[in-house]
Amino acid sequence: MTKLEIPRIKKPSLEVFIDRYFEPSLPVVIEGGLDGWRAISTWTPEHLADVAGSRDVEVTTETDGYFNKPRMPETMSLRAYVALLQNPNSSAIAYIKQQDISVLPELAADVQPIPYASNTSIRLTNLWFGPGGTKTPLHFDRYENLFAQVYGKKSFELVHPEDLDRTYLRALDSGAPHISDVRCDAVDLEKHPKFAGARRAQVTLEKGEMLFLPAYWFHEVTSLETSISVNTWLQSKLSRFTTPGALREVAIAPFFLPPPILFEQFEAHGLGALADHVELLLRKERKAGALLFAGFFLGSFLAYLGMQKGLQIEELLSPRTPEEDEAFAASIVESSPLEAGTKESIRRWMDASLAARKKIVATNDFSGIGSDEDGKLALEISNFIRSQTAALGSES
Ligand SMILES: O=C(O)CCC(=O)C(=O)O
Repeated sequence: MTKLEIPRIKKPSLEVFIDRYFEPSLPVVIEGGLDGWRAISTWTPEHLADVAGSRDVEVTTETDGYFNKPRMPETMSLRAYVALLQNPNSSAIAYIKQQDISVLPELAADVQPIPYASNTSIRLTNLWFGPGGTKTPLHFDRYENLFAQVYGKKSFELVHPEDLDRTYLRALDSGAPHISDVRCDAVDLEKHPKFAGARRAQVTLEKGEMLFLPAYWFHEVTSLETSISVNTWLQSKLSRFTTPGALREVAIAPFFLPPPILFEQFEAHGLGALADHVELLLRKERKAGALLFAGFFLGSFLAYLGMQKGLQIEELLSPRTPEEDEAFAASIVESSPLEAGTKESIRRWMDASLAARKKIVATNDFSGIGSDEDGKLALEISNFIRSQTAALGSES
C-alpha cells in the first residue's frame, strides 16, 4: 500500500485554495474553515431538536452500523430521532444520512455562507447526523465535496481516483456501480488482493474543520462519536471527466443526454472543449473509454439536432434498449441536413460506440479493452464534433 499524506492548512484565500487543491484535485483539511458559522457554537443534538424538532427527517437503520445495503429510510420528526439517539436501550444504529438541508430551514441558516463555494455552482447541501459507529462504505461521487464537521469527529479513509481498478466496485448494472465491497478498516486481501497496491490516506476530521474531497476520490467514512456534519456538493470540473470513475458513469449514462442536461456543462464549455477530453483519454491509453466518451457526445449532438427539430427532452431520455437507441439515432440522422457521407460516418461511429458500451458493461472493466481502431474512431468523432462546434459558432 502507498500511503498518501493529506495536508492540513489554516484558512487559505480562495485563490490559494483553487490553485493548489481544487484545480489539481487534491484533498485538503482546512482548519478553522467553519469559523463564521453559527452552527459551530450552537449545534448539539438537543439544540437541533429544540429549533427544528417538528421537521420530518429520513432515518436509515443498520444493526452493525455499516450502511452498505440499499434500505428504505423511515420518516420521523427530528425530535423523535434525537430521543432515539439518546435512548440507552436502542440496539441498532440509526443514521440521518444525506438529508437535504433545505427541508430544515432553521438549520440551513446556521451553515452560511458555504466557504470556498463561490467559484462554482452548488448542487446540494446535506446533513449527516448519527451516533458513533456509523460507517458509509467506500465509494465515489461525481461532485466536488466540501465536507464540514460541525459536532463530534469522523474518520475518512481515502483512495486515489486513478486506483479504481483496485477497488472492486460493484458491477456496472448493479444499481450501485460507484460502491466498493472493500472495507478499508478490515481489508480482506484474499478476496481483494489488488487493494494492497492502492494509494490510500486516512484523515480524522475534528469539529470546526472542513475537508475538501475532490470529485471521484473514493471515501469510506466512520463516525468516531456522536457526529453532525454538513456537506456541500459542487458541480464537478470538466477536467475530472477523464478519471476512471467518470468513465464508469458515462458507460451507463442515458445515451441521448440533451445539451442543457449534459452535466450542465455542455453550453458553458461547448462541444469543442469536450472533444479535448477524448484526446486526453487517448493520451492516457484509455481507448475504449475514449470511444465511449466520444460516442456519448455524438449522442448529445444528435439530441441537439433532435431538439432543433422539436423533439422534447422526455422523448430523448425515455428509457430505451441499445437497439432502440440505434434506431432512434438513425431516424434523427436521416432527417438531419447533414451530407450523405457524414450520415454514413455517424452510423458507423454509433455502432462502434454502442458495441464498446455493451462490452464494458458486460465485463465491468475498462482496462485491457480498447484497440487502436477504437482510438482512431474516437478521434474521428472528436474531430467531427469540433468541426460542428465551429459551424455552430459561426451561425450565431
Ligand atoms: O459522512 C458520511 O457518513 C458519508 C459522507 C459522504 O459519503 C459524502 O459526503 O459524500
